[in-house]
Amino acid sequence: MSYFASIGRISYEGSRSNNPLAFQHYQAEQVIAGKKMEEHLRFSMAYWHTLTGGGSDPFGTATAIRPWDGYSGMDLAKARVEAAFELMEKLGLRYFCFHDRDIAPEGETLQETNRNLDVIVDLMEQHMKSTGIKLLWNTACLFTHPRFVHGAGTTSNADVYAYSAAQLKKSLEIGKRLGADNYVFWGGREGYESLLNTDMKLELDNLAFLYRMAIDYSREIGFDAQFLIEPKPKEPTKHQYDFDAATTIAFLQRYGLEAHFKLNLEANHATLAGHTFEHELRVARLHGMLGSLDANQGDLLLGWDTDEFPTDLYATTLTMYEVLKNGGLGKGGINFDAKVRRASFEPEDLFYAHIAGMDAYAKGLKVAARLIEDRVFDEAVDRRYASFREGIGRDIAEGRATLASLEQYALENRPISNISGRQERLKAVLNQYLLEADK
Ligand code: XLS
Ligand code: NI
Ligand code: NI
Repeated sequence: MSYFASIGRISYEGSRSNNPLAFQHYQAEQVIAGKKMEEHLRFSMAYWHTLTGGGSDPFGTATAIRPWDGYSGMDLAKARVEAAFELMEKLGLRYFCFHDRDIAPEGETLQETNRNLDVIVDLMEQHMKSTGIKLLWNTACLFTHPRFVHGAGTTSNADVYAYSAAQLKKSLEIGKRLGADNYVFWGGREGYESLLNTDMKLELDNLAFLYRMAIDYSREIGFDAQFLIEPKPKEPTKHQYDFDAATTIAFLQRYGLEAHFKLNLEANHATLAGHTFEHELRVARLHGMLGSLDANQGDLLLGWDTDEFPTDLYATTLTMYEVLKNGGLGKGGINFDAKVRRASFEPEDLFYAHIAGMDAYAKGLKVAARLIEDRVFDEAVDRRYASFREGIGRDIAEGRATLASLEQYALENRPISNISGRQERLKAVLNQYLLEADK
């Protein structure tokens, strides 16, 4: 049975192709900076947006037309698995990600829910074996069901905390079973609405303890995935505890958990926090904690997580610049945590959207590699900080200076001359690299 019978395998046709069902830039086998494109990019499909999402918004119901619409219950869950693997194979996506509740419906009891999961995980395992497609990461959905109204790891209700722990335990077992490369914690409702009724200290302590128990249990069952925390500043709660990369790193350090985690950074979460995506990557990279990416983009005119497919070439280029400077993403990858717009409701739109995103990242990778090879920004940075490589600057950089030695230097009153930052020139050079014919 085929769910997308009218669509064949998407192949690379180059930037002059007018075929909407072809890649213009993504060529899996092409070697860039010593590595195949597919190894740099490790593209992944997000199950929740592509298989489960229907396009509903606060003002309207679902609009999406999907080839699996006729099914319900466990039959629907099974049909989605088959459709997912067909779509990934056709697009050349070698990884996927899911929440436990995306893949199988909740039953009346936790036992029944877990049995539903086991059936679907069996089916997924078969498809993974026959296609070679791998699980980039899985996670537990600890935010949709009404029981999580006050949070999960940061709930005010110990029974909910226990339920969350049980759900997390099962998810770690699924990750182990399917050989997930990473395991993600996104704090869906781990935040607060009002300090008037919130014990922030207890909530943070409990959240850290949940992470601690997850580390211990993973060790016990031999699950060696990289743990990732995905920061987000707001939505659904007013203030999410894992606000951004810097806040999350400080939290992990405060609780002595930093050796066990890296970050899964999402573009739209960065902009919601008032940062660029590349800022978040740079902060994580400096701390050795750049783990994986949720690729999407927000709409800067809208203040919420719109999760659009990424098409902004400046952003993909500067993102891939950070990734290359990091020496790659290791076990991480580029997961399209992105959804087609509500009005893009036809099944083909799922293909157009992924092609657009994959091409935008492929082009970004190619441009970033050339910027690095030509040392364009490296040279600008070297020039700008040259004063710290000799004389008094070197004393500062190497920690030999004291306030007294610096005062003595300043009292000598030599003329201070600054040099231009040349920002506009650098942006023009970036444009030049982006616009240059495909190399
Ligand atoms: C929501 C998050 C979520 C995580 C996985 O904003 O992006 O989808 O990626 O729980
Ligand atoms: Ni995400
Ligand atoms: Ni998001």
